[in-house]
Amino acid sequence: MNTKQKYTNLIKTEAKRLGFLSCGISKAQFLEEEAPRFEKWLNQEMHGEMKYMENHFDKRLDPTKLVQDSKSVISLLLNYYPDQIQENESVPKISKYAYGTDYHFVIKDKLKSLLQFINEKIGQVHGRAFVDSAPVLDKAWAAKSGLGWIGKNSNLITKEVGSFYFIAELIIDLDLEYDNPTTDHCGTCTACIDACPTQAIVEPYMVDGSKCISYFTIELKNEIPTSLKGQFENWMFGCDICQDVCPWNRFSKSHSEPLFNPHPDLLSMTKDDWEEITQDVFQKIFKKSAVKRTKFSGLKRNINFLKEY
Ligand code: B12
Ligand code: SF4
Ligand code: SF4
Repeated sequence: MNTKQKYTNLIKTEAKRLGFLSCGISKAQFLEEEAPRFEKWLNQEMHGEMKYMENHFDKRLDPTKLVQDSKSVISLLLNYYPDQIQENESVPKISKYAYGTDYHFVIKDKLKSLLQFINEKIGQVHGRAFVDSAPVLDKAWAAKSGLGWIGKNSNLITKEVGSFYFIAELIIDLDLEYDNPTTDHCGTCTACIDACPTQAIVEPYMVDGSKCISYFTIELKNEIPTSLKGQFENWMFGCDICQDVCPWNRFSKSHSEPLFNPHPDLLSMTKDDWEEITQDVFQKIFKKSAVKRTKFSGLKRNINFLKEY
């Protein structure tokens, strides 16, 4: 085994020990295939009010512009599929990813530990940790590294565990062994496209972000357009429909991260409890949750939107 293989194995074994589902590595270079698709997505205003998607265009497509002298993009998946979900269909629903502690905190800590491990075991390596918020095309890197394929609903999917996991990266200035992409297993299926209530999957593999329930309930700052009334199928924060209907998610397995467990009251709250939620209850239930992104006023707006048919 040469040194590169040895380092690669060390990193992948430590990633597993830290609780990541899987780890794949790609050479840090310009994302040639994604560049025209991303440009088209922006030009067609599919980012709506998410103006941050227009920033750092070059850096988003080229990690060597983001992290000086970088050689490798290490992609990591962290499972968030819960063992219990909100069962009652009449209750306003929260995406499964937001049940527990905000994933940004949980993943950042794990990434820091992995970088520290690399510095201890391999030597002085310069790198940066990324999870979601930075200008990095998370799914494109994970797909390139063979961790899954990008499905027609535009999420990264694996045959083993479906798609209910987060994606994060370490971008470092160390040469490693690189993985190859896997194959697409969507086949003739169109379940996600057919099930999307707002027709946000405008063509296979292309989601118009500005039409997605997740966008309206989390990202949009203003009022939700009244023309969408009756279409949200009770989703008050995010939307899991195009993943819930995906046949590959029959293979989802429950996570083992205690921090992702919901506040004990969350799953038992009734429709009335949600409609009457106060700022105090919001603070208690969503203490460190990603739901805070929409703030109390945003969640109230969403709940009222579902109510007012
Ligand atoms: C902006 C954003 C959103 C927006 C826009 C969604 C979108 N699809 O872009 C909104 C708010 C709507 C959103 C919603 C959700 N999001 Co989001 N989001 C992001 C963010 C910050 C950027 C995504 C991005 O770059 N979009 C730009 C467009 C151009 O990219 P794209 O859709 O991936 O398009 C590519 C493919 O479609 C592909 N493509 C296009 N045509 C073709 C054709 C073929 C043949 C192929 C193979 C590929 C292909 O090329 C495009 C360019 O690379 C990422 C985090 C990050 N930094 O990457 C998280 C991220 C994508 N979101 C995530 C999640 C979990 C969600 C939700 C499930 C949350 C929820 N339950 O509500 C939904 C899912 C909605 C959906 N079906 O996409 C996860 C996805 C994890 C996974 N397993 O894939 C990410 C990676 C966050 C993370 N770090 O874990 N999100
Ligand atoms: S998350 Fe919901 S609204 Fe968005 S594309 Fe998927 S099914 Fe459609
Ligand atoms: S529902 Fe079907 S088409 Fe959509 S992502 Fe899953 S396998 Fe692919």
